[in-house]
Amino acid sequence: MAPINGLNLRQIIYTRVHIVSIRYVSYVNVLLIEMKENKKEMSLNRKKSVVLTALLVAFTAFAGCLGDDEVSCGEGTELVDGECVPIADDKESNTVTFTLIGKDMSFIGDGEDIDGIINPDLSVPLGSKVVINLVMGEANLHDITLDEFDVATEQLYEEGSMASVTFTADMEGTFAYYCSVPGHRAGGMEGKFIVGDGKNTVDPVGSIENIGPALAVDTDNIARDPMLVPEPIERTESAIVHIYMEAVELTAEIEPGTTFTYWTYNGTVPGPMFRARVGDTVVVHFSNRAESMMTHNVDFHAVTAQGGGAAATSTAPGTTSTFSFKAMHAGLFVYHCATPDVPTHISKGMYGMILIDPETPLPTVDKELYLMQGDIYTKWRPGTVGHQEFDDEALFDENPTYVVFNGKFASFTGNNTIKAEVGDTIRIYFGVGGPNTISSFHLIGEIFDNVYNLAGLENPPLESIQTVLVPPGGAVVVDVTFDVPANYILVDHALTRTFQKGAVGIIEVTGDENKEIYDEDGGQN
Ligand SMILES: [Cu+2]
Repeated sequence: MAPINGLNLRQIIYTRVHIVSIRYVSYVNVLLIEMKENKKEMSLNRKKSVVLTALLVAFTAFAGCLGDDEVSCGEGTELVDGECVPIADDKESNTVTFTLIGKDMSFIGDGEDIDGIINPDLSVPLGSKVVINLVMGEANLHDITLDEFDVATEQLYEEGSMASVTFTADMEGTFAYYCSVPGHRAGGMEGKFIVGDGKNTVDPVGSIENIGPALAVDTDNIARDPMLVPEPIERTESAIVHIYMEAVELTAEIEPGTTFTYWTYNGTVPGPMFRARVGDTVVVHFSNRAESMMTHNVDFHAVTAQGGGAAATSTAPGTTSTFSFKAMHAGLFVYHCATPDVPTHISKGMYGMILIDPETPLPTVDKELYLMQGDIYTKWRPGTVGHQEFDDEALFDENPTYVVFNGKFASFTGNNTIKAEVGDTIRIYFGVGGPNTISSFHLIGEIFDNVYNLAGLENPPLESIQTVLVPPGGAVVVDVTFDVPANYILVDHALTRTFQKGAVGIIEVTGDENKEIYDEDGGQN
């Protein structure tokens, strides 16, 4: 299903009017069906029938008032797309209607046998005509999709809005109904649709189909420039530091020719690196673009409070929130979105870091870099040209197709290679957004001189380290001085991720050779 790029006001208003019309048309249909049933027992129920007729006339007239033209359908007919058509013969005999309320990452049954049941089994006889209504119990994005019957409602946003699928249950078996919004099926929006005895006569549809064409991109480069590190703080007094964040959903290339829909802070992966000093008060200004489909928020690992600020920043599209916190501890801290389904929001790019400098800052270096690793779950493997769709099953299995630095396959190679010179000391602020994979962070061809393990900046660094483990939601600060020219390769030393899934970047170091340190000819000359 193609992603929706934005609901504007006109669409929302149209949807509302349309739903109101559908509701009243539905009431009329119900009354017409009751009328037909009553007709068989007319002699016994003449009074009831008269009352129903009166009601029917009243509702029909009211429904007609909603449109430009007044439409009043006669007995035995119903209003479909503005026209009166005969009611199908099978309508009262084998139509099964269910209503589900989409709320809190589940479908809640509404009415009759399924009332109040979360993700209820929907059972129907073989051959039934099935109507499943989705009513939004919250402002979020939901739909109902049944792959095997090739039906899906539109994706709804407004609380109280409604959409339906209608189809014939023409094959026996047990199938899934689910919400196709990324992350929602994994988050719990799934139930069983059972036809007949529930034994499958054909295999349920698999999840692999052909990839669709690449989409137009909203940005040339999703990867945050690793050189964009805020300047070291020189002041020795505490201060109030304002930081500005915006949730931006956008499409970009994950690798050449292959697009992906990212959710980001400020339009890049990772979001901006922020910097403050221990003892500072940080004021967070968080906004969510009006075009966004999702609510977003931010959980700062640097915050000492409920959810790291997640509740305070839960922000619907087109709105802004703010909170402040005191930076109690020095360190390099991850921030990330904490809106359900949280792993989906993180995987799609919603993470970044804030550096809280200690009172006595780390020694100065020649260059500082900002890198974050993330794992992304798509339906197709890297190298597949087209638009990659998010894969909830792969996320559930924690089996990423891409593992990347700064959001993109092989980010810092080719034209985006990072440059340095012999003699430079580089400090790398490295974190893992995840959501799931641990990084075995390693620089091929070098040894980390100093490692501030787990980004604990109040502790002396470890020295002379080859590979450092960085957990999801964790970070490290490493210093490395380059002694000889080479292309040094940033990797996750779980190397399938480097060679197959994109976790690779190059630091190209130029300058004078030093044969004492490295002699390619083995000291023969
Ligand atoms: Cu989010």
